[in-house]
Amino acid sequence: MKKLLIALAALTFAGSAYAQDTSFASADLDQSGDLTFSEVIAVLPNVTEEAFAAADADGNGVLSEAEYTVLLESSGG
Ligand SMILES: [Ca+2]
Ligand SMILES: [Ca+2]
Repeated sequence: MKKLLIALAALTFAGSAYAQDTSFASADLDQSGDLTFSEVIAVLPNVTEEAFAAADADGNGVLSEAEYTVLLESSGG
C-alpha cells in the first residue's frame, strides 16, 4: 500500500511538471510585448525554427501575441 502511494505521488509530480504555463505573458521573459525564438523554445521546447518562422505571419522575426496563439494551436497546445 505504501509503495502505491509513493507511485501516485511520483505521478502527480510528473503531471505538474508537464502542465507548464505556456501563456504569452509568462513566455515573454523580458516583457517586450513579443516573443523571440529563444523565448518560445523556453516554454515550448519542441518548436522548430521552421515552425517559428511559419507562425511569424508578418516576418519581423518575433511573434506577437496573435502569432504566438496560432503557433500554440498548431503545436497541439
Ligand atoms: Ca520578449
Ligand atoms: Ca511577427
